[in-house]
Amino acid sequence: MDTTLVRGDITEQAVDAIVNAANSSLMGGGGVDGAIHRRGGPRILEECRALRASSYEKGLPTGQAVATTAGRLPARWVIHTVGPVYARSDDRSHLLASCYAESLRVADELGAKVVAFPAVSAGIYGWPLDDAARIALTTVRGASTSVAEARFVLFGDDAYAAFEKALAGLTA
Ligand code: AR6
Repeated sequence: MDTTLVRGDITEQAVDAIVNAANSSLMGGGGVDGAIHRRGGPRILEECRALRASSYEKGLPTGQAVATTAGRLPARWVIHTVGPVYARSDDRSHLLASCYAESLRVADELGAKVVAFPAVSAGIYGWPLDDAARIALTTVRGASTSVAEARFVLFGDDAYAAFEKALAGLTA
């Protein structure tokens, strides 16, 4: 699998699937979640509502992933995953790793070959960027998947630099 890094806005990616850093409610929010729903239009929220009513009455648990179509976005699907809130006193790394592993598993179910990821949990949920980047890249690189390209779409220079450094650390 190719792991690529780009600087930019994930809502502009013409890929098979983009991953959303959602929350358990699946009802939208700020950050990348807000941008996806704003640009993707109401169809995505309608599908999230249907998922809540059918399979996820209590919400999507942290570390899991589920797909909807992508509305007006240039991608085909949105894979919603719920990252853990960072807590210094409690190691939730396995939940963050699970977001990437589960998103790839859903991508495989969809037959998605190119998948764009944001830095899950590294915004409003407060995960330190360097650590978030290491967990993201290690998990994606170690996954057994038919996805051909995992593209990390980093919003801002700090996020891009953190992923560049983590990727160099893995390939060194
Ligand atoms: N494209 C790519 N990356 C982005 C974009 C974008 N358009 N917008 C923000 N980022 P965050 P979280 C980056 O806060 O920490 C929401 O309210 C951002 O700079 O979106 O998992 C949800 O509903 C950061 O590096 O997600 C949840 O309640 C990364 O994406 C909560 O925030 C993730 O930041 C989830 O928090």
